[in-house]
This record gives sequence, C-alpha cells and structure tokens, in this order.
Amino acid sequence: MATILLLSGPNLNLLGERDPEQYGATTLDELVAIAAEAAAKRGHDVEHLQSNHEGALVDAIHSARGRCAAIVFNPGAFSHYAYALTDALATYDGVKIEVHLSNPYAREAWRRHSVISPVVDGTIAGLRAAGYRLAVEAAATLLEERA
Ligand code: CA2
Repeated sequence: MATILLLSGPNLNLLGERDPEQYGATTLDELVAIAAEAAAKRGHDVEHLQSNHEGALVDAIHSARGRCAAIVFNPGAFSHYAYALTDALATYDGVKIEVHLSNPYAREAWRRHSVISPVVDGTIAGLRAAGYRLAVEAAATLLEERA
C-alpha cells in the first residue's frame, strides 16, 4: 500500500459554492472522497492538503519526499506562474499527476500555460470530478509500472 498525496491549491476550498459552470458542483470534500475511493480500489490511501499559500504547498511537497509514493496536484491559479512549485516538484522523485477541473486551454490566454506541466508525469484537465478519479488511477498505474 502506498500513500498518495492529494494537494489542492488556492481557492479550491470554495468549490461547490460558486462557479459550478466552470468547475462543477462537487465540493472539495467530495473530490477528496472520490480520490480516496479510487485509491482504495487500487490498495492505496490518500492524504489531502489544501492551502491558499504557495509556501505551504512547497512545504507539503518537501514533506512528501520519501513518505508518499505519488502526488496528485491541482495547483489552481499557481499553475500558471508559481515557479517555486515547479522547483519543489522537480526535487520529488515519486509519481506526479497534475489535475484541473476545468480545461484551462479552452479559457483565457493566461491559463493556457502551466509551469507545473513540465515537471509532472502527466496532466488531466477538463473532466471535472471524474478527472480526480482518473488522476488517482493514473498515479496507481504508474506506481505499478515502476514497482
Ligand atoms: O480548473 C482547475 O482546476 C483550475 O486549477 C482552477 C483554478 C484556476 O485558476 C485554474 O486556471 C484552473 C481556480 C480555482 C478556483 O476555484 C474556485 C472555486 C469556487 C469559486 C471560485 C473559484
């Protein structure tokens, strides 16, 4: 059994309250439950942290080193400019999956670039809550391939 760290960036704590047309109506607690259920089906567990602060997310990535086998990360708007997260993820040797509820490539130009994508194994975007299940399944599959 491995621990998968589910990391949620800024404003994702507001999910379910506003903007359902963009992000769906699922709350963050429900997304965590979806991820945990998908992980349990593959014999893994999920640890979750949400923060609105870049440094706290950097700390969480550091603390995952040697402890969590994979990170599933929705960095929120930090995806588009937070190079400290890029550097932190580059130091992490486990499986890394970036996930977005919406499809940033179908939105404003500034959302079409991710500073996270170059340092992760893969990205899932635009599939709303289903993307969280698929992100965990992708992490579990890559873990099996690496075992
Ligand atoms: O689609 C995603 O998952 C995003 O990472 C969500 C971020 C956005 O900045 C990225 O471009 C794409 C924004 C999360 C904001 O979440 C809210 C939830 C409810 C109400 C308002 C914002």
